[in-house]
Amino acid sequence: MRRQVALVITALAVGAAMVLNGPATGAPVNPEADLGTSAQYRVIGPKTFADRNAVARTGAAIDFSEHGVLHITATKAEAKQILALGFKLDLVPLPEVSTSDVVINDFPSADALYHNYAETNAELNQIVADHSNIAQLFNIGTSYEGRTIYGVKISDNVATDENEPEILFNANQHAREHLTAEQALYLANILTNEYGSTTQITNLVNSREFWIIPMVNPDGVEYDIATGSYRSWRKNRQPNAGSSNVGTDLNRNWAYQWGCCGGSSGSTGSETYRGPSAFSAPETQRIRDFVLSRRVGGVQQIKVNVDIHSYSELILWPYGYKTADTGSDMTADQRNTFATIGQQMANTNNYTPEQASDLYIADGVIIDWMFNNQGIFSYTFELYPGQFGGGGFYPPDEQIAPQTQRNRSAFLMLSEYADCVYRAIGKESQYCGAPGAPVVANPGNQSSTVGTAVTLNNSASGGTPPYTWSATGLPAGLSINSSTGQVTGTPTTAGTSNVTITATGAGLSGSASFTWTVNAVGGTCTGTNATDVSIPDNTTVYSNITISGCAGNAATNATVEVHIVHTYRGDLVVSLMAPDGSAYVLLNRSGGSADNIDQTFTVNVSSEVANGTWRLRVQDAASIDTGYINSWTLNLRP
Ligand code: CXA
Ligand code: CA
Ligand code: CA
Ligand code: CA
Ligand code: ZN
Ligand code: CA
Repeated sequence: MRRQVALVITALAVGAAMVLNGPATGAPVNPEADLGTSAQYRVIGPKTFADRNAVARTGAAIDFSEHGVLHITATKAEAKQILALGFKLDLVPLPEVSTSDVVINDFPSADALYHNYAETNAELNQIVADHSNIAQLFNIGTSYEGRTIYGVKISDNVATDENEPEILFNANQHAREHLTAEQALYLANILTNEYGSTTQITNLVNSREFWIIPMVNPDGVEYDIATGSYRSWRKNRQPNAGSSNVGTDLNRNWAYQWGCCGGSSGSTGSETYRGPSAFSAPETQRIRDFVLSRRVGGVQQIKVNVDIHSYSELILWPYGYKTADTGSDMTADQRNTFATIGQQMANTNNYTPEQASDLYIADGVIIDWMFNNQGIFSYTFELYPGQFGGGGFYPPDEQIAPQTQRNRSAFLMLSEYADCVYRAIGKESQYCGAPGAPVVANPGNQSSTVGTAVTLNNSASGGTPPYTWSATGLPAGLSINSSTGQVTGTPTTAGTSNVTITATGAGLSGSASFTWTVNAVGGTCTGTNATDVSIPDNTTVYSNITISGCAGNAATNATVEVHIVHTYRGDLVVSLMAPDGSAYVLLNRSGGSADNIDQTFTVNVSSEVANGTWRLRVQDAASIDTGYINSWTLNLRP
């Protein structure tokens, strides 16, 4: 990844001044000038004392004057003004190029696995190119020196702002903490690469929206690596008025309790310089504005945040500005939630979990603002190494893989909690509403007709999809699809049922109850024949009932009510005969010496077409005793 060492020359954008002076000026500048520091130029054109004064008034330092050519040291802004005066500029080539003049902007070759700014952006671009269905590039605007601060959003339906808990990971507020950008890239890579193959990741990507910003202080990062030797730079690269000291500590520039408590410095030269006012740094403004833009209908969508730092192997939670665990800005439940999740995460990576101020008081820190201002459960991770050894801010690149992978479980665990952090202390129902029971929409009472197919679509909301559906009391012939909740089928039997439809998600169920009336089709499905039919000895007799206008088939539970007067029923075989002649034996010479038959039989005749002539067949199979069919009633759909 390491680029060739080269003196990079970029053209100064001169706008209209360039047109006036023609291309002859060229005015290439050392990019260091572009980064806010000065470069040396020859100014061609000034002749008089007034000319020289005009140049000086731009703020440029006049180093010396020789044969009408001014030698100056000027910033980019000053150079622009000089061009606007109508003079030409030539960059003075640096006579001897020392290592500190050479812009490398990359890591030493031994650390080539680390990503500089361009490589970080290239990696993000590769991730979205490879996984465009779940990954989208975004940016939150530019740094002080104008570098775009990029991030990647990862979720299913990534182009849509879905109603899913959002999670923000940001890294590299502090320039020299290079392992932190690698940690963020690692996370973006596993979420995308393992989508569809690792169940936990698939479910998280489907149910969450991840925002990952690996390098929030790109100017500081590039400055730290610009020369080929690390500069141990921490702050951003914003100049300070009235001082040659550059930079603000971004993690002391946040507005909540900014500069309150001795946990930051008011001196520009300090490593923890808090800036002249809260949010004076463009980079903290960019993150703040992005976070504020994630409010929908006044509700902050980002539920958890990790601000990644190095080093010391710590998991820190708010507040940094004071030592008290709780107070008007932190309830005991909130503190316990932070501590419980912090401890659970630490169990996975063997870091030390503690309140940030247990380390030292720090005010104007990002986690304090995230929690106090936006209610976001915000942690700082301080990565490898621990207190001693391991390369401090600059662990060798061999450590990138093991040390980023080390936080896999902790980050996934926190992401799981994004739907309700209070689950960690068992107070989900108190703080996050009913614990996830689905609510089934009641379809209302249903009415349908025997023999006519029906479809009833059911829906549920809330709880934890996907739901498993079930039903009790459905009319005969109907069934429910366990994954869609749709009820389909053809009712076979008239009558009214009490139906309950249930959806279950993550072990919690919701139901809706209603009645379902199935009406017979037109005409009638019953009939009675009360005409006596005598039953002589050893003879077979019939009594007919004709059914018409009863569409479809008969039921599984048709009833046959039989009244036979006889002197010995043990002689008799009684059968129901369908219109097509099929016989269903109701009674076969049973009942012994009792005499009459007054009995209702239930018979499954669902394979028989209902309409037609049904017959009661009575066979007398023995001598001596006789009688008659008194009456019988057939109900094909009770
Ligand atoms: C820190 C982080 C958040 C709140 C309080 C303290 C530690 C962090 C810092 O000082 O900003 N340490 S670090 N990364 O070495 O600078
Ligand atoms: Ca590189
Ligand atoms: Ca989504
Ligand atoms: Ca959303
Ligand atoms: Zn840090
Ligand atoms: Ca008989």
